[in-house]
Amino acid sequence: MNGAQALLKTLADAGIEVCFTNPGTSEMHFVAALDSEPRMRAVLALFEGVATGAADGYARMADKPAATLLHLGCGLGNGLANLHNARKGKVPVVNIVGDHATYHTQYDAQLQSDIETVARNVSPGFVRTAQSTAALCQDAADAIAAARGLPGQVATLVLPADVSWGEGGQPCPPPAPPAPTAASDEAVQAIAQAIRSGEKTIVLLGGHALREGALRSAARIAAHSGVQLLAEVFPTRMERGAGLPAVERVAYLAELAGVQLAGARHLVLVDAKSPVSFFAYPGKASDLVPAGCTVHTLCSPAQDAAASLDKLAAALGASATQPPLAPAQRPGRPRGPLTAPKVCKAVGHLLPENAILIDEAITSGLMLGVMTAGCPRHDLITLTGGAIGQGLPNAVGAAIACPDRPVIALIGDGTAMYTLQALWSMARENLHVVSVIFNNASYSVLNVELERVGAEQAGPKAKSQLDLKGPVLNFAQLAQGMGVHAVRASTAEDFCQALEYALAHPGPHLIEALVPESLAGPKRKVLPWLLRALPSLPPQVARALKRKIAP
Ligand SMILES: Cc1ncc(C[n+]2csc(CCOP(=O)(O)OP(=O)(O)O)c2C)c(N)n1
Ligand SMILES: [Mg+2]
Repeated sequence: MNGAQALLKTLADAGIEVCFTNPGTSEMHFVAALDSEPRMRAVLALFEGVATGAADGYARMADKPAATLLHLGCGLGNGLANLHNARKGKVPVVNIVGDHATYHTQYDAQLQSDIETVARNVSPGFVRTAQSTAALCQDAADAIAAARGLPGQVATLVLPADVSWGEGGQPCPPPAPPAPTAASDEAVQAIAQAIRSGEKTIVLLGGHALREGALRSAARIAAHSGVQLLAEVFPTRMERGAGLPAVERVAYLAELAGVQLAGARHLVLVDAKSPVSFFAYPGKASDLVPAGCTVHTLCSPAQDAAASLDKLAAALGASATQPPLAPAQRPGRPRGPLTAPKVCKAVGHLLPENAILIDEAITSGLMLGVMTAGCPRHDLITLTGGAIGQGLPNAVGAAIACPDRPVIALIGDGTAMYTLQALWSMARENLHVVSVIFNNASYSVLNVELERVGAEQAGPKAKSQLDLKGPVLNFAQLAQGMGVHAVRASTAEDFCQALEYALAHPGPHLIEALVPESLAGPKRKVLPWLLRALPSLPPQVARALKRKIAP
């Protein structure tokens, strides 16, 4: 066996069955070896950001990593934003980056660059350049162990061409899966005591605590002890819908998050990070924990969230409590001229059982949460690292991980353009993905931010950096050019019909929703003013306003 063949066998033996590739000359032996390993599916992406985002989406849904195959430092650089999103979401990825032959690097050839330096940013816990064919598979096993250890991470294995083509590859047995522990007795007791004090307590659920088992335990605790549950702002994967506990997410806008967290005396972190503002704003706090609130950690991302919550429930005597569950209910069928909230309503009206919902709709998705809360149970995937261009690639990976589940990806028009090539992979692999693109011809959220930061002097040059009006994009045509069935909709009736058709016909579809900006005109003008006023309003009024702005 050569190195590449042994590497592929090692990956497949460890259950890694999909490789998202964008290869070059230095990866040709890996590419050639693909046919030697029938258990490995190879999926070509036409941009590295699609390959890395697909690996991310795959792992979120398969609960195990995929591999990537990228071309040297430049290919890795192209894939970096979505590896960043995976890192923030603690998603396992075995990130394989081809390199020049070891003896070739000294010549500083055209594609020579410092791959490890590029990689370290997104895979700080594991970057290794394989040095020999004989040792390659041990390196791979170590990378696999690092990637799927808890917390999950991006592990980068740099694969020099001569290590790949060299003879004498020795496959390695798969590393043992991680065995996470539950919260310590001390942590459980201290938190149980804080909860029993009766002081206002918020339990913040993140990571694996947003999966069914953990959600049910957390809901039992909430129903029994009166604590409030919140979910982190951008979940990696959240199970929700009818029959599951409904958990409100921390708001994206710091001022609104401030309303949600106001008055808390204890904040209990369950596989979650203490909340901070997404961006800094002049004169505003970055840390969202209210003054006088003690932060407790029930369990870290390296521990077992469900088992930790079970332990806390037992300590509180809540193990047998029946928590309230989201009732089955759907919004009605929307009618009339299409708007972003009506698209969300249509999705709520039609969402099929067991769907995977990907939300990268930015301002157009504000109503998605309420409109789908009582839909049949589904998984929600969100933009964990804030680097846009995640959603369409995630859809590719999610659909490959779960071929029997429909995937619906809701994406802003600006966002869609970062990694639009994902459509081609959907067509080539014939994936059942419905991509909904909100064409509002704007980087709308940035117009909101422009008002929020108080940059009133913004002139036409500034504003033209945030609008997409000339030329207006035609996503239906772009999709058709990549082999994806696509339609445009400008009424709610047309949109519903298109969604029904897409859901009933397996394979990729794109629906371009022609919508006005959700936050425009007077709404955009008053928003910063309202946000500023929130802290001085009575809590009930502030909460009502919060629900109105971002339900
Ligand atoms: C990689 C990356 N580049 C740039 C940005 C900054 N950014 C945040 S939102 C956004 C525009 C989003 O526009 P669109 O998808 O059309 O959504 P809308 O705001 O119109 O709802 C940009 C450019 C980012 N978050 N990530
Ligand atoms: Mg837009």
